[in-house]
Amino acid sequence: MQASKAYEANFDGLVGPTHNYAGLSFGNVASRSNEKSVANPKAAAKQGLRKMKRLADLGFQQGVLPPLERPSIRLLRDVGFSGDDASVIARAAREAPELLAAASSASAMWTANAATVSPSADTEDGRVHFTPANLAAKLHRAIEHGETRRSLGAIFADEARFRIHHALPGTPALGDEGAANHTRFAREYGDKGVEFFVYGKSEYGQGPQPQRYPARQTLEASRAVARLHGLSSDATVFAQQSPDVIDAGVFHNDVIAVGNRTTLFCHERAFVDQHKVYDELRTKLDALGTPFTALEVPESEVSVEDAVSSYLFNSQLLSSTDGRQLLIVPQECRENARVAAYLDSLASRKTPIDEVLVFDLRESMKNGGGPACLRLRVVLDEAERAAVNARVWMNDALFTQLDAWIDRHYRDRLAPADLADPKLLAESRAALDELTTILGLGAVYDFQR
Ligand code: SUG
Repeated sequence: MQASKAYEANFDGLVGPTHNYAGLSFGNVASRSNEKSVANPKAAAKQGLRKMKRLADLGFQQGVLPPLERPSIRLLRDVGFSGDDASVIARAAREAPELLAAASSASAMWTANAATVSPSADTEDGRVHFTPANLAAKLHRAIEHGETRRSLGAIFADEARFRIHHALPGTPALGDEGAANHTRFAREYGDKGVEFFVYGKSEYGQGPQPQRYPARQTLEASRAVARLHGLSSDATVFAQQSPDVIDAGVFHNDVIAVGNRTTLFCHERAFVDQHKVYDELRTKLDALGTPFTALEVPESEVSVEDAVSSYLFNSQLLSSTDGRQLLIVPQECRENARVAAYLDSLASRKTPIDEVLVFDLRESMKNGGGPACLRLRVVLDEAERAAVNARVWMNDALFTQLDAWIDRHYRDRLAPADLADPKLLAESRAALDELTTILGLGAVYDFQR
C-alpha cells in the first residue's frame, strides 16, 4: 500500500526567561559541573532560535514549543510556602533554595523529554499519539508534564487526528523520559515503521543496573507507552542501555545513539547485547520491506567519555528533501580532536551521513542539552500537518517576532542568587503572556486563567 506523503517535523523548545545553572541533574555531567555558574538566558534563547530558523531555511518542517511558567509558584505552594507570590519566593529563597531552583528551571526547553510520539502509520487507531513524559526522576522535571500536556493540546488540538495521553503515574517503577529514549525506523516517514524503545533498567525484571548514576527510564514505562499508543509487538523493539555508560554520564539514550529512517548512528557500547538488538531491528524492519544500517562508532575512535563531553550522538540526523542525510552537531564536537577527526573522516568513508552542520548551543549544552535534546520529532502527513496550529511553524516572520520578543523580555545574566528576585516572576509572566499571543496558544498558563 502506498503511504501518503509525510514529514518529520521537529518541535524545538523555546528557552525560557529563567534559564540558569542549578546543578539539578545528578548523573548529567554537564549540569553538575556548571552548577552555580552565571547563565545568559537571552543568548540561550537566541542560540536555540537560530537553530530553528536555519533548519526551517533548509526546508525542514520546524515548529516551536513554548516554555513553561517558571518559577512555578504552584510547586512552591504545594510544598507549603504561602502568602502572596513575592512572599512565597522570598521564603523559599531563605528556607529551601534548592526547591526554589527546582521551581525556576527552564528545563522544558529540552523537548526530547516532553513526550513520546508515535506517528499515525504505526498506531492501531490511525491517530498520532503523544504521551507526555512523567520525568519522575528529578523534581524540577517531574513538574513539567501537566503544563506540557496543555501546550501540546493547544498545538495538536484536533482530537480526530491527535491523541494526547496523560503522563504515566510518576513513580520510580514507571520513570519515563520521553522521546530521548525512543527512535523510529521506517523507509519513508509515512510508512509503517518499527519503534525502538531504550530503557535504563527494569524495575521488576532481572538484569544489570547502573551503580553510580540513576537509570531514569524503566522497561515497564516503555512498554506502557507502547501499549497506550496501540503499537504492535511485531513492530516494536525494547533494548536496554548499557549500565556502565549510564555510569559514565549517558543519562538518556540520545546521548549515545540517534536514529532516522533506516539508519541507527550509535556508539559500540550503547546497548546490552548490542548485536542482538541490531538483529531484532533488522528482522522486524525486513518484515516491512525496510532496510536497516547501523553506523557504529568504536571506542578506539571516540570513547564514551568523548561522546559525553562532545555530545556527538546528541545530534539530529535529518533527511533533506533531496534524500541526503544531514547530521546536526553542537560546536563542542569540533573542539574535541578525536570527535572532529571522526566527523572529518565521514566524507571519505561510505556512510549514510552526507553532510555535517555545526551549531553554537553553548548555553543549553552547559546543562547537558544538545541539538537532539532541544527537539521533539513529530511525523505528520499532509492532513495532520494542516491540522497543527499554524502559528507555531518557524518562518521569517515568526523568527523576527520571536527575536524581538527575546530582546524585549530576556536578561543577559542570571546568577543563582537572582532566582530570589521577585521581579523575575513578573518579567517571566509578561514574556509568556505576550508569547501566547504570538503563537496563538490561548490562555495556556495558570497565571492567565
Ligand atoms: O534532564 N538538564 C536536563 C538535560 C536534558 C537533556 N535531554 C536529553 N538528553 N534529551 C536533564 O538532565 C539541568 C538543569 C540544571 O542543572 O540547572 C537539566 O535539567
